[in-house]
Amino acid sequence: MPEKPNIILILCDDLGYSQLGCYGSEIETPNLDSLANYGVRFTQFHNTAKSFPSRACLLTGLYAQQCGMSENPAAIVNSISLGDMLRTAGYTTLFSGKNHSTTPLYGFGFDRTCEFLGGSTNHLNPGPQRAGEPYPIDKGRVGNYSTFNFDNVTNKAFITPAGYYSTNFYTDEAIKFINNTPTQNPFFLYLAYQAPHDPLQALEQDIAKYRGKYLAGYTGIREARWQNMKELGVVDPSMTLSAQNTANWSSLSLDEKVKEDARMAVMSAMVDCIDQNVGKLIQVLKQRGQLENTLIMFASDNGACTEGNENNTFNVPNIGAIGSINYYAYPGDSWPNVCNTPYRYFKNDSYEGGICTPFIAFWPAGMPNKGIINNNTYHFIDVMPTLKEISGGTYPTSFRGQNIVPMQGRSFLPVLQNGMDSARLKPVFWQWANGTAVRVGDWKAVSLKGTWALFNMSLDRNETKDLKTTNAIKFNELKALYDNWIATVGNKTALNTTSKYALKLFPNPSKNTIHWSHIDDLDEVVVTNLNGVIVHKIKNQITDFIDLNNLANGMYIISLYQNNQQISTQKIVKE
Ligand SMILES: [Ca+2]
Repeated sequence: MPEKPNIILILCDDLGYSQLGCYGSEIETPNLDSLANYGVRFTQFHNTAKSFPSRACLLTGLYAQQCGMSENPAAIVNSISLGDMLRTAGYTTLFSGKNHSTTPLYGFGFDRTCEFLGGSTNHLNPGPQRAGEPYPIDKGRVGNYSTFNFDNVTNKAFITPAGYYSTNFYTDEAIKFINNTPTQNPFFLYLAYQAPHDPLQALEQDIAKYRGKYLAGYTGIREARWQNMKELGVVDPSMTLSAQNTANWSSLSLDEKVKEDARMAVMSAMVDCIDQNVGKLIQVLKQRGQLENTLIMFASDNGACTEGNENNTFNVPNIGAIGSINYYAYPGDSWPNVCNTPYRYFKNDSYEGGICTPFIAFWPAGMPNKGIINNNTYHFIDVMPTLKEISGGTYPTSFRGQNIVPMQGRSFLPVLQNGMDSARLKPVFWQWANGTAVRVGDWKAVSLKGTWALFNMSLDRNETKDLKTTNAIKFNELKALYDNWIATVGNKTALNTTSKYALKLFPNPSKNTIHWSHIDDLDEVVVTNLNGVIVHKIKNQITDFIDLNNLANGMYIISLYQNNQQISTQKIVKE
């Protein structure tokens, strides 16, 4: 093995399986394609279907249920980070991008950080309004601005210059960190973009490359991707494409078609910009003479996303054009199915559309085989053992006064070194929101909102032929493994067969309203005061907000119910 490589781990946000050129997309990603052509593409690499659990899992090598990150963005516990481990091997450790926990990475194994702690924010301006520009729209900020940390300095109001764009900014900060690292020191950079997560916003010159391209409609783009994927070998060509799950393009009005085209053009521009920034990183490595002995990995934290309602009330009215600083656009209900081609379902689900990520690994000095494709099952828990094996770092049993849970994954270094690997013996598990799943060999048992199915993934990667009844023995075997695992990791609420959500509240103090997500799955919303008295109740005709104007100031508890079971609860304060 060559001397310790530099390591760059690039994570993007809500990017579906077919969103890169080297995975079949029409989006121009020449830099990522070149990494894939000289490296390895994995076709069954998995995340957790949601941002913060995926990020925790990737960072720690543990399931999110084992490190305090399976319910809400919280403190990461009973774990060390990739940064902690790589420090023991002499690495300088750098982080730039979206963290999405309450644990700043500056105190969690990283020497230099530029970190956005939240889940999403305006890509063009996460801080105060700039002179001559509209107020930046957002859903999360409540009269405040998104919090950024630069090393140990917290910026509540992050002042950004005109022309700011999240993807460019995170990369530029990362490049400064790299250039301040002596070339004889191996470095680890974790670069975590917030693109292409909503709000869909991009730079005009990037949007212009794609505007009009998506008037071809959902079917045309999806089937073109499917053909490309078969030619590239990133899907099994013997499988059939799953049923399309989009609106009927021909039933849309011209105005709706133009809006849908804009939505997808902006999302593609966001992905294109990520690729341009990967190109900037490659240039930096070339200038330092380090491209050959740098391991670059690329992944997404979950599949494409159908969440969001543009009629919600944001901090300012949703006006302007899709893609601009004052319009909060979501991917909508149809394009995510195209982005997840050929798989079914979405972010928050344990079907492959939610959990299967494109995953590229590139390391010229360490990989004798170029352009290979690996079809075995991997998961974010596998990155920690892989980097430990490559770096010679140590993984402790206790650290920072806490017991550290043992690593859960297995190294994929054999794929890099030999182009092949052995069968995976241990089961892999998922549990988040709508979904739960367990995978053993070719078999996957998966539930969606409590309804289980069984699939043979070697014959049916699209999860279209449910074998739960015809092979009840196999199903029961897998289900028992899952039940045992979830009981072991101690996530009690997940034992319910109903779905469970982390309640996301989007308060609008100017109007005294509070919005929430997942409206389709709720049948009752109850607001009680601290004495348990119900002060507000919504049943049957569920709205996606409550109006607090008629309530006295004070603390309330808001609870969401599904099938008569409380699935989420949170305290709110009316001031
Ligand atoms: Ca995400």
